[in-house]
Amino acid sequence: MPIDATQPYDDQNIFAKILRGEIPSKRVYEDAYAIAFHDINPLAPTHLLVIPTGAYVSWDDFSARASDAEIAGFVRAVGIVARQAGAVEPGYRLLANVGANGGQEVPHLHIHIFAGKTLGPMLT
Ligand code: IU
Repeated sequence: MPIDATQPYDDQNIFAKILRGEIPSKRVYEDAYAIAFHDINPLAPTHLLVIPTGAYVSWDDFSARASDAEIAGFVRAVGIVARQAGAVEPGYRLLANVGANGGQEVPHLHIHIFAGKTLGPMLT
């Protein structure tokens, strides 16, 4: 079910539990600002999710409330994860779904990294 991106942060959401290590994930990266793990339902040969360590519902919430250090740290982490995955050449796609129209299902900001094949046109 797509979420309401303006809802208050729910610390029982599945990615909050993955972040705290209460639910297992195939984690590939972590630092002070972000963790990254394999999506359980990969839509490309490489499909990773990068999430901030802070409690933010969506890109909208994060871009409005996060500190400059959190934003910089998170953006850097996304780049590191993509490079670490060997995705820079021949390239990859970043995606952040926001709210109901964006098709966001998990109410903790996540950036999808898709790589490992030639990706089709953007979804409409
Ligand atoms: P969305 O942007 O909120 O629509 O994407 C949620 C993603 O989280 C989706 O690709 C799921 O396969 C993925 N996911 C996951 O990796 N682990 C989980 O336990 C759950 C969803 I629930």
